[in-house]
Amino acid sequence: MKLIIAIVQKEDAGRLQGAFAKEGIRATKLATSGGFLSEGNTTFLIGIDEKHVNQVLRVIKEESKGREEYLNPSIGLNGFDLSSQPVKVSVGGATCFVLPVEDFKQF
Ligand code: 2BA
Repeated sequence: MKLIIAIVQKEDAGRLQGAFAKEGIRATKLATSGGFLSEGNTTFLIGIDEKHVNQVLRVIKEESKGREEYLNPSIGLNGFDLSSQPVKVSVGGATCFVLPVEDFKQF
């Protein structure tokens, strides 16, 4: 078994959740925020048989879109050298981690 951790933009989360349901993929949805932009995003935890990992990654790829966001310097992130103009940041469609699962139990 594998655990897929998928971080997606919140605008795509509802559609992705629907696609998971349609394909019978069980997932847990968490409200999260990015460490860099501090914008809300969504993290899905998906426990899945190894043979279905590519199917899940395909669904995530199909439903996640890259977007341009603007980082407002007035937010003042410590440690970053920001000009006075908003900084354009490309936020990817999805950031995915695929981890081995040592054990899976449900009681
Ligand atoms: P954020 O941390 O808010 O990052 C949003 C976008 O800002 C990133 O998009 C990237 O384009 C840019 N960015 C992040 N850190 C940066 C830095 N130190 N310098 C310059 N630009 C930076 P993505 O790479 O598509 O990431 C989207 C979201 O996925 C991230 O939101 C974060 O929540 C998560 N993420 C990305 N990589 C991760 C990682 N290695 N570990 C954990 N979470 C990650």
